[in-house]
Amino acid sequence: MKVDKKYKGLVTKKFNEFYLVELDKDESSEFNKKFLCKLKKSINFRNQFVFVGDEVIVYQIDLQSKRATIESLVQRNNLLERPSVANISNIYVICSVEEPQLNLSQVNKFLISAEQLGVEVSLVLTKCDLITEQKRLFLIDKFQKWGYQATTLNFNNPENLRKLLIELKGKKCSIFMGPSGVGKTTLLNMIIPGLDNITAPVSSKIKRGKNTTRNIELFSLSSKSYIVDTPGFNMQSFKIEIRELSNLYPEIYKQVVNEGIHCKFRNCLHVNDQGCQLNKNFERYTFYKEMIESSKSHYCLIQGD
Ligand SMILES: Nc1nc2c(ncn2[C@@H]2O[C@H](COP(=O)(O)OP(=O)(O)O)[C@@H](O)[C@H]2O)c(=O)[nH]1
Ligand SMILES: [Mg+2]
Ligand SMILES: [Zn+2]
Repeated sequence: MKVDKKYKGLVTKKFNEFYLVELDKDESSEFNKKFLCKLKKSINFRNQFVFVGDEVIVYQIDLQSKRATIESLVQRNNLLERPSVANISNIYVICSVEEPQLNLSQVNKFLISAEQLGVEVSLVLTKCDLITEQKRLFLIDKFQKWGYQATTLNFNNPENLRKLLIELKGKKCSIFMGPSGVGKTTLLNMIIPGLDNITAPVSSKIKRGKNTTRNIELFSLSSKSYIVDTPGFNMQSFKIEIRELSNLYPEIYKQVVNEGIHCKFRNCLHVNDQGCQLNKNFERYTFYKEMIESSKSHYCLIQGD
């Protein structure tokens, strides 16, 4: 039985030339929501590919076989490159406080890499069962000064996890990012019961976990809320325009936006510039300055792991 109508849907999984599309719940409440789709043959998506997270218009809907065809792509808000996921609303940078040990330079790189997408960025610290309460409070205070309200998780205390889950259910599409071995898969398994992805014990020799997660898939947390399950990609090296860098540090852009500081020159890099008004008394300023000073021409290169 074919339905002679078009519907909007969300690509929740992609494999070879197939796309799993979940139809918009408001529009299509009368039938089962997931359809296996292919792209319309004649369509030229202006050389754009369709990715997990993309909104699409489907037609030729067959209720029996649960098949349909993707007719067109709805304009996307953003596209993350690695992993390729469209329309992310929130990035959660996940780092462990121990095993592997917290590395501030690495946390900094993950945060600015996340900030590049221009969405809301949050920080989660895992394995807080391995540190003292005093150390945990110290870290919360440190990252508060970096501009982030860190969520701290503890294996033995589900309270903060419960709060995080409520928060995630209010976000459109969240993704976890962070080094391997920090507990991203463990967290997803706790958030999505029945998911049961394989977690990898941290190798005792190198104190780093192995990547064991495989496909990219969106999981529904509530009617309009999703979370991305990804293979824990390592961070790639990336380039940032030096003029962009100050927009990726809350300590800097808040001074500009909230406090309205005015440096003498509009394109001030806030390093040795004449008439610079930036208050440089914050912990990450050294990271910022190093990036600017080590940059060749107009770009700074951030080395991956
Ligand atoms: N002590 C402790 N270990 C954890 C916690 N969360 C995860 N782990 C362990 O860390 C290891 C790596 O976890 P995994 O989820 O595979 O990390 P991923 O690489 O980020 O996906 C596993 O052995 C987990 O059991 C935690 O809160 N406390
Ligand atoms: Mg994993
Ligand atoms: Zn300045």
